[in-house]
Amino acid sequence: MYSQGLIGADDKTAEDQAFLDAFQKRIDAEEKIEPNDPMPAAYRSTLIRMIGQHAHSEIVGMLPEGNWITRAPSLRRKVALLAKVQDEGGHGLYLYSAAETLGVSREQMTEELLSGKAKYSSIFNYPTPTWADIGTIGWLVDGAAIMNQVPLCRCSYGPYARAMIRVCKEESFHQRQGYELVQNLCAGTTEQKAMAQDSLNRWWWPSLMMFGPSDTDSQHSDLSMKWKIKRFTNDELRQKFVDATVPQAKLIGLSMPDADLKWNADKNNGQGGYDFGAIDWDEFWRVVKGHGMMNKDRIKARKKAWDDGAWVREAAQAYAKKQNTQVAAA
Ligand code: FAQ
Repeated sequence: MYSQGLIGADDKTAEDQAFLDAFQKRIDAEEKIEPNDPMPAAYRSTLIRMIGQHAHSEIVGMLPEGNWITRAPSLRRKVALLAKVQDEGGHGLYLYSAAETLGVSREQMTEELLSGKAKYSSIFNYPTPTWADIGTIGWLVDGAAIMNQVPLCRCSYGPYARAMIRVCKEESFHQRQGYELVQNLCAGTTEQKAMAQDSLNRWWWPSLMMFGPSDTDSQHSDLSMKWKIKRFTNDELRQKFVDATVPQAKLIGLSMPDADLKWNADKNNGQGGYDFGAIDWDEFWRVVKGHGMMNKDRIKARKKAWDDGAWVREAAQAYAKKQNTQVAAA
């Protein structure tokens, strides 16, 4: 959208030590890297991968909640849910635009998603069978997203960092509306509270998996931390999320589905934190590799939307071409 002319701008042969050192110096000085700046090819490709995956996650993430728009139990809840799902669509669009500043096209990113080459967050491959899931997604999934994305507001790549500021403000609102929904269910009938507990039981572990593999298995973290794309490791952010969320569950009378969860006063340099049980990494990788409960449905829905929208894209391009011809003629 902004900078298609930049495609292929990096010349790997010119990436000598002096170039890499000068780039690192800018990063260490907390300068923002902007689209036209020289950057190592691996910095560019890391960002394209990460921002592209993030954009796909926002768009695919509309599907589990969108499932409940027509069945929201009140007008107030329906309005909030409609607005939230629409916000997620907006986040996807800012993020596709941010990735486009690195010289990749939205068509290319979408094709990579549909072919299975590009990933999206594992969390959106779980189903939403009950209304409580809508609250739990806001509370836990948006809560985890904020924990991960607030540090991305300080990402070294300018367009991504700036996009994250508005995204985080909106995600923060989503988290509150989700928590309020779950809180109301917990203050309701026995059945409503049981529905909230059941939903927490199903979403807790997948929410912890959102932060990615443990630091020992994270291939990209070292370089992303060095280049200040990521500011915290996957395990650091996961721990912060657990420490923030456990008291929220306690406050509304829900229990975490983890028998090994316990307060450890020595954790976090003596500030205290929760020890928690082992994550099922086999489940994580199964879902990431396309074998989760909803992977096939999600991609099918995205493919249908992409195919159904082809005529809109063609019409927009034809209109732009016509306008350009008219401007040139004038
Ligand atoms: N799911 O080396 P690392 C949201 C992959 S937005 C699937 O640790 P990295 C808003 C990873 O890509 C949620 N795949 O990777 C919302 C890599 O594979 P690759 C999305 C995952 O990049 C709320 C491999 O594993 N947020 O929720 C996952 O350093 C409610 C090795 O991993 C973002 O995208 C996963 N969970 O760290 C919308 C934030 N984790 O590419 C609707 C930006 C890892 O080599 C409703 N992204 N993998 O084939 C990030 O912060 C990072 O990319 C991480 C992964 C932390 C996700």
